[in-house]
Amino acid sequence: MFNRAIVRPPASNYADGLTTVTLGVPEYEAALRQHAAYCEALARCGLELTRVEPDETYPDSTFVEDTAVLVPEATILARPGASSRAGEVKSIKETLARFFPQISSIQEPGTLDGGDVCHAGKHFFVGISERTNETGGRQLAAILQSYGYSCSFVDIRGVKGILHLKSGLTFLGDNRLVVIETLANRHEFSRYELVRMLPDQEYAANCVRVNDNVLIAAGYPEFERMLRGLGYKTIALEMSEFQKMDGGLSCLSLRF
Ligand code: CIR
Repeated sequence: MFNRAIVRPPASNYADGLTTVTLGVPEYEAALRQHAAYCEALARCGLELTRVEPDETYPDSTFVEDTAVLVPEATILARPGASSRAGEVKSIKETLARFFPQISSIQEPGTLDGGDVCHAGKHFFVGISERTNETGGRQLAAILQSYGYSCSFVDIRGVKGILHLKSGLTFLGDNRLVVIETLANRHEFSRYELVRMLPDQEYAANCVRVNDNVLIAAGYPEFERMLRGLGYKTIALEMSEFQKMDGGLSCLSLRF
């Protein structure tokens, strides 16, 4: 159950951020509209939002999820693997300090992006990626283990089309994972019920369970029907301007 979320609207130079996809340049006004609709959806799910001011020093800073890992017992600041994003953590730390008395951090030479961290009940899947290194993953695992969580690592280096683990993996609750086909046979996921995304539907694998709802990207009606068939309420959101910058639904908030 989540009560709050931290969000950060895109800055005016959002289009200068990092991307590996070739879907064109994002349109700023449209990104702002999509971000506002996302915030409205979180509010509809019952969350109180804290907005961090946009900052042009960091064009990728709307993707707040990458800056921290939150569990009820611990707040761990990430150490983003892209050097242009390292400074994003400071303002998020200041915001988190209003809610969490104790904050720990991933330390050099560890790197870790929150987008690589998939929270599945008492277990975490941690992606080892171009952004998150093994040292960062092990540091996070040690902190989480001290609070009773287990961790397994999923090496996604070389998996095409996903920047972070959660670009291709979502925990829905109910022992159920949404997973892209290329990750579906990993032994780490064998004890879960899998919702497998076909190759042309991969972007929709990044969805977010928020209390009674699942936020999903608009444009995937079959996936939406399937989730409804499984008993979930869904809210479909336009994400085109975030997809252009390698971003998905989970990246746009820190939920707690
Ligand atoms: C980046 O490359 O860091 C941003 N353009 C996208 C980050 C997306 N974050 C996420 O998937 N958690």
